[in-house]
Amino acid sequence: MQIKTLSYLDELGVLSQECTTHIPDAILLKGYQTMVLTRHVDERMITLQRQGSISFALSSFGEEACAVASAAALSLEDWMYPQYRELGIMFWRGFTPTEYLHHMFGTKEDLILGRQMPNHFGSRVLNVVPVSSPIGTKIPHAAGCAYAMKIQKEPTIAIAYFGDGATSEGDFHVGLNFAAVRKAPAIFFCRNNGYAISTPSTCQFASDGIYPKGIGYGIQAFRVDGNDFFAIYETVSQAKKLCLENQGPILIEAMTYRMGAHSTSDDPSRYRDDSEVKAWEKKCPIRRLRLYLMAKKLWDDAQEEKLLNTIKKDVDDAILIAKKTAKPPLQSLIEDVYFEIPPRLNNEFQEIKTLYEPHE
Ligand SMILES: Cc1ncc(C[n+]2csc(CCOP(=O)(O)OP(=O)(O)O)c2C)c(N)n1
Repeated sequence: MQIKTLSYLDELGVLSQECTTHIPDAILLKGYQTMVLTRHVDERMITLQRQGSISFALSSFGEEACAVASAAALSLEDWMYPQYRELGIMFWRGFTPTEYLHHMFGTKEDLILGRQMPNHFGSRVLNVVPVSSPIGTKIPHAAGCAYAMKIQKEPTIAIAYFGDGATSEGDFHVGLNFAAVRKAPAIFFCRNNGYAISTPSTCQFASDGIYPKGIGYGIQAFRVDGNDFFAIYETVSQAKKLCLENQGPILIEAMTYRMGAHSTSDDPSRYRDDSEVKAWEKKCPIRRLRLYLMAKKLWDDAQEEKLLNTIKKDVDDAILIAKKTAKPPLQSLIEDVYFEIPPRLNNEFQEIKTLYEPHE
C-alpha cells in the first residue's frame, strides 16, 4: 500500500499546489507569530535549566507547526489532551509567557501549584487537560471525553496529541478501538518525529509508520507533512468536520523530526548523526511559513525585528516575575485531593514541615 503524504508548502515557502482550504491571512500571521514565540520560549527554557534556575525542560524545536496549525483549525470549545511538545497550543489559545513561566518555575501562581514537572502545562479555561508524564495515558481519556460530548450532542471534538513512541503503549490501542467502536468525535494526532528518546522509529514498529494502525482499527487516517502549516490546518479542519458528521474518529500521522534533544536530560549525539539533523533544518516549519508570508507581502524584515524584540522583552519580563514570585504554600502539597485530609497524610506532612526550609 502506497501511503500519500499531504504537503502544500515546499522548503522555499511556495505552495506546490493550491491549498483547497482557504486559510485567512490573519490565521497565517497569528500562526507564524505563535510558532516564533514558542521557539523562543523553548530556547530560553533550556538556558534557564542549564543555569540551574529550573529543573527540567523539553522543547518542540522543529515541531511547532503540529501544535499551532492544529490548534488554529479548532475552536476553544474543543478539548485538548497534549503530550508535552505542544506548548504552541497554549500560546495559540492565549496563555501568556508569564503564565507559562510561573508553571516552569513552579511558583504559587502556577495553575497546578508546582505539583507537576515543568512542561506539564494545562489550563481549565483554555480547555487543555494538563500533561501527565506516563506516555499514552491521555489517548483513552480523549476518546472518553469525545464519546461524552457525542452523548451530550455537543458540537465539539477532543484531540489527543502524542509521539510515535506512544503508539507502542497499550493505551493507544485501547483508546483507538474504543473511539472507533463508539464513533467518538476524537482526533488522534500523532507527531511521527522519528524517535522515542533514543529509540528510532525503525526499532519501534514493523508497520509503515502509524497510519496503518488507524486503518487496523477501522479509523480513517491521514498522513501529512508535519512541518507544513497549510497541510496540517487543512487536515485537522477536515478531521473535525468528519467527526461532527459522525464519521470519526480520525487518526492523523504528521511526519516531522525532533530537532532538539528529547529533554534537558538527553544527549542525542550519543545515538544520531548530526547530518540527519542538518537535513531537516531546511524543512523548518517556521522558515517555510515566513518565506511564504514575505513573498505574499504579508510580512517583512521590519515586522520580524519588531516581533523578535517584543517576544524577547515579554519573556525577559516573565522570567523576572517568576523568579520573584514565592513558591506555593507547603500545605498545598496535601490539598485538593481529599475532602478531609487523612490522618496518615497529615502525619507525613508534619514530618515534612520539620525538614522544610522556605525559599522565600
Ligand atoms: C508509560 C511510560 N513509559 C516510558 C516513559 C519514559 N518516556 C518519557 S518520554 C518517552 C518517549 C516518548 O516518545 P514519543 O511518544 O515518540 O514522543 P516524543 O518524545 O518523540 O515527542 C519515554 C519512553 C514514560 N514517561 N511513560
